[in-house]
Amino acid sequence: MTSSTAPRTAPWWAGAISGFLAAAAGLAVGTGVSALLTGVPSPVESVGNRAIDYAPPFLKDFAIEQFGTNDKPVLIAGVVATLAVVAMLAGVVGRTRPRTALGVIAVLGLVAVAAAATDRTATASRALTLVPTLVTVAVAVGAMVLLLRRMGRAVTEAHPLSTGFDRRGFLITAAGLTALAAVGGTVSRAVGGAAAAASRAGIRLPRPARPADPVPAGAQVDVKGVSSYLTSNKDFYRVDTALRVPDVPAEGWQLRIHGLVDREVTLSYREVMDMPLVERRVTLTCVSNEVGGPYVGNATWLGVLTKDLLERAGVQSEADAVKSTSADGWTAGTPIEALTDDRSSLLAIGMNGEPLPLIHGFPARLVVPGLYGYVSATKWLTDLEVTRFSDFEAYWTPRGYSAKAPIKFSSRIDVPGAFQELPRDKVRVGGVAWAQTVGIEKVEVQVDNGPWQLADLATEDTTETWRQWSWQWDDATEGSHRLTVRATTKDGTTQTSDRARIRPDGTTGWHSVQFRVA
Ligand SMILES: Nc1nc2c(c(=O)[nH]1)N[C@H]1C(S)=C(S)[C@@H](COP(=O)(O)O)O[C@H]1N2
Ligand SMILES: [Mo]
Repeated sequence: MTSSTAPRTAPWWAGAISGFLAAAAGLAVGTGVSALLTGVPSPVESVGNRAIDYAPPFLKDFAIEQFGTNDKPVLIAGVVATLAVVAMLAGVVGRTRPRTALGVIAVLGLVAVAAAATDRTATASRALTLVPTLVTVAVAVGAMVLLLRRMGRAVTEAHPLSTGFDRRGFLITAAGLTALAAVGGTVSRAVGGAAAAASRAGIRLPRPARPADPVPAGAQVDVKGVSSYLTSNKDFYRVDTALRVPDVPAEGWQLRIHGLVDREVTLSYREVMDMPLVERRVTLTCVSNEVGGPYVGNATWLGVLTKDLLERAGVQSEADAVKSTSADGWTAGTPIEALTDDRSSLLAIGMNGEPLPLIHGFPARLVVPGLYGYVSATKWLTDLEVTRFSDFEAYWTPRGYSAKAPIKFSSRIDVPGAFQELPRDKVRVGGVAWAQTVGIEKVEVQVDNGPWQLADLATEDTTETWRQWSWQWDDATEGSHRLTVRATTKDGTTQTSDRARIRPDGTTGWHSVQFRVA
């Protein structure tokens, strides 16, 4: 028994605060250091990146379905929350077992160091990449030691001279560490990712040598709520594995074309800009798009035909694939025909009249009509290797996705939205349909279990872009109804009602919407 005046064990909240502050100060300083180094991910990003690489496909599908484009912030929040809880528990335990607390912090640190050592997104040297995590561990352990000292120990037979909880000293130390964390946080916010943004701001794109034909009048149907025929950069969907957008200034950027070629070609951004540029409208589609989903967008792209680039390098006859790699190490595998036949496959540097936005691949990316993004649309592109499918696996292949993935043609109802109420005198509906490189021949709609009826097709732009449709229900009846859509391609194939899941090579099925007529 200790008397009431004897030193006592620090309260649990002091332990929790200690663990939290040690982790926060370590991470903030480590993240600040990473922001000052080019091509070095922060410790949390490295852990997140490795988590993405290891995540089983069902988890990735779940994350995309539940959180959509927010899946990355959710992942980061998950990493941070897990760390905070473990660190706080370590602090609580540390009041009586300081060594255990330090051991837990060290193990967390080791996990971060291992993640940084194997982070494929790092473009700096390995040694440099380890610096932020090592700093994080050093600061976190140091902070924990300081706080544990202030918390003291309970007086026991083994520690008869212990001073116990030094409340005043503890609060002062905690305040100091909070300030340190704030400084680290401020530095990371101020300098992170700035180089590419500055580079992009200074670019004036040349006029295309071959501009795209104007969008035909009538490509946009006149039904309020149907997607804009051209998707603005701000509204264009984003899908990628990058927790931090790769910071690639145009000035240092190079594209290397090598492998089964007659001569290697290396291009700078300037050299690409000085080539005769073409402009094409192409509709991109993600394999993760559910039937009726949002991961499809139509933009005007500016760039160089990959056909011309590959011709410069001279493709050898045994090649059947191009492996493209981004600055963050992500890879895609594309059949060589898709990059050399007559379609508008581009090395793109412009999107809707601007340099590529950072999240859409600045300074350069691939755009390939007719193939899902994960097998073709490499953003932050740095390397094209002409090769054979039998000699490599691209990023998503060992994760349960097909090595080859042409876009499955589809159609979507934009209006009515789910459970929308339409006035009885004006039941106008509409949406989009796409069958890149083939073209949409007809779109049909069905109300409840009624007959299929022909929708009006908007004017076709090209077979590489989506096509809008609309339909008016003249003898609409009040009440709740279901509208279903299906498209037929110029090949004469009609969409199947069979539902296929996202994995391994994209969804099928008809889009249906429940709505009301009032
Ligand atoms: N570097 C890199 N490029 C990438 C990806 C990626 O994860 N990393 N994802 C691809 C996928 S799955 C799609 S659907 C398209 C999406 O392009 P967007 O984000 O510009 O719409 O980018 C492709 N390019
Ligand atoms: Mo995708």
